[in-house]
Amino acid sequence: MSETVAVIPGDGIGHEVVPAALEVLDSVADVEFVHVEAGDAVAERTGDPLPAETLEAVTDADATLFGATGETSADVILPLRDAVDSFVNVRPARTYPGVDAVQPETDLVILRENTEGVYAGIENRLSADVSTLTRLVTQSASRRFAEFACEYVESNGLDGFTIAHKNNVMRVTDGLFVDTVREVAAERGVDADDAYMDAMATHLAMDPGQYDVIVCPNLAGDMLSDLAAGLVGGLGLLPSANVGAERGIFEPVHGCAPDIAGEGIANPTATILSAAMLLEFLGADAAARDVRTAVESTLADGPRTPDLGGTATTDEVAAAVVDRLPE
Ligand code: GGG
Repeated sequence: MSETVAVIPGDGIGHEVVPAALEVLDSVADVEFVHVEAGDAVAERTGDPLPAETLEAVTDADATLFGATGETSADVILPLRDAVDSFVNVRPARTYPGVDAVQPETDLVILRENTEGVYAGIENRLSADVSTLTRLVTQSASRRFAEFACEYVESNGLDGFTIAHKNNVMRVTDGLFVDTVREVAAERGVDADDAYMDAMATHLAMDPGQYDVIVCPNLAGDMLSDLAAGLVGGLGLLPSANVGAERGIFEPVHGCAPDIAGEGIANPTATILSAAMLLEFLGADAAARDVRTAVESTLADGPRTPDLGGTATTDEVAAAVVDRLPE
């Protein structure tokens, strides 16, 4: 394998967890890294949070490893996802032996529509008093997303998925989303259950074992995945993949955590697991498996960062994962 991977640490702890994940990636795969910048710090320096050379590196690369953004999220991660046409964000949440979890039976995947909804960026300040936000839902994007969800369920040997929505309030937009996803599921013979997203938040907190795959609009996916992170031990454990037809951007679900940035104690697990998803996307399934096994072993009896009750640094956790990779 000699693919090109664009690397964007972003801001805050992105500068700690991304180098940690690169150490692991470098140990299992022969990839060429192209290091570029985006986010608050580069915006402060140059006035542009997403320089043209970064965008070019991402669209030229086979895949991108991304860290985290802060204030400039809307100007960085949304256009980056758009640049690689990543129409779905895959966010798995599961528990690990040895890690305290609020809900130990959690083992689910959130598939988040990644291009529309309230994250489409259509906001206006109409007057000193009035601001508006347009929620965009199209049948074409919902259909493409639903086809991915059906393929995901089929290729993982699952029966179906649960659609999270609020079509009793957002009748037109979530009405179109739910009707389209249901239509595609029926065409494909995939079971499609559904639940109001607010009620689902309660079901998730109390009985997450009832869900395997949750299919949802953009904002709901962002919020429900943070909730799922809380069930399994925290945001330091949740990876994600922004998947497009040809390219992908792989990033931890967490943000730039300014409260601990610079201390070297951020949990690199989510970013290392995102790197495993990147490897899988590039077809390096065995390397991805090795990384996951090494992460699980480290979580079971290796060093831990303070968010998991330990005293280890980011680099110590990364080194332990590298040590547990096969020779
Ligand atoms: N690595 C994820 C990250 O930077 N999160 C910050 C954030 O605001 N994300 C919004 C999103 O995932 O749509």
